[in-house]
Amino acid sequence: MTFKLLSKAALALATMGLCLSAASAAYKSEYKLSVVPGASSGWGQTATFFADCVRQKSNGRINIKPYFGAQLMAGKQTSELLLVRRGAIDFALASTINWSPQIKELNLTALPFFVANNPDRYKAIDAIEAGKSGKMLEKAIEKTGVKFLGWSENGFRELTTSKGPIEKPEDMKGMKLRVCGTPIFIDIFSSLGANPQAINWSEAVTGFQQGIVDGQENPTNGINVPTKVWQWHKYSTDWHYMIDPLFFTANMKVWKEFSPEDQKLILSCATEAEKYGKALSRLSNDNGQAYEYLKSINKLPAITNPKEELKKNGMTVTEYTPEMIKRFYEATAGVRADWTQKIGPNVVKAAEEDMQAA
Ligand code: X2X
Repeated sequence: MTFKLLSKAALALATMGLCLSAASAAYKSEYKLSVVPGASSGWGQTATFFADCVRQKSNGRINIKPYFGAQLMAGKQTSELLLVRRGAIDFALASTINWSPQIKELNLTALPFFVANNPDRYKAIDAIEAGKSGKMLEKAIEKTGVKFLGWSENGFRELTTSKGPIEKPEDMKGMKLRVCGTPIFIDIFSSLGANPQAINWSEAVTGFQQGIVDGQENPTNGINVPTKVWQWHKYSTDWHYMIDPLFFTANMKVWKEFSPEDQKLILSCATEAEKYGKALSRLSNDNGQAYEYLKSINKLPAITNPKEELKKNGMTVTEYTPEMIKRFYEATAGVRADWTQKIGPNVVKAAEEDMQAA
């Protein structure tokens, strides 16, 4: 009797063991997470936060490894979507900017002076992401066959230049500015009289060192301070002309191979990483909430006022007034009209309603 019971128990244990090993055998030993800029960028730190969260919550069963510097696509940042779709990349913390050449709707937040033209620009972007227009963007992403996991933020993009200051569109005349290879950027900077140059981020920094361009645009907290942009540029134009939301995404086949519990676990880490990533992007640009949040989770970065850091390093920061914005707003009216048609007037209208309701 005892023997029978024992052997039954042994059989049950053996079966459980088999099941467990079958389940874990289905998981890869490493999942590749693609990130365009470097590890020290806000974007890079958010990717690391997410990967650490998943590893900790799964007790090491799910190992996501961030690959920085666009290395999974040999620097070609606008190829990321294609590689996630094919499964060469398992996860990406992607930017709307790098996927918008293929997904037209993602140009929404790059419409010049659209989101920031609201009294509270962070409230406006949160309203879009949580609202009808956000759902339209998620749907457009998933229509390409990849899984959308949640938002994060690179930030509002500010212009840094070696010549300046830039107070009106005429000050940008003929200026050679590095932009990424996404068509709406060429249109925006051409409409302002500048001379935009499409260069991948992986090559941009060498370009700045060699002085092949007069400037570039990226968020202060997330990119300009971590790359120490003052080495090349003396002026920062704080015009918040567009925002660069990030989003977590996964190859659909990879996603479906996770158990429902593990899918929940990964989604919960995306939610935590969104809070963290947005706080890094908003630190010292909001009413102090970002600071309090980062402090509460014990993750305050060494530099808590990135804009001051630019000034400390000799940069002139031009904070835009509503009158200055108005001139740029008018100069880019044609770009907004043209791109509203390309994005879809229904998406733009939904975003306007989302922002108004906030
Ligand atoms: O290329 C850029 O400027 C960057 C790093 O911000 C993006 O990938 C959109």
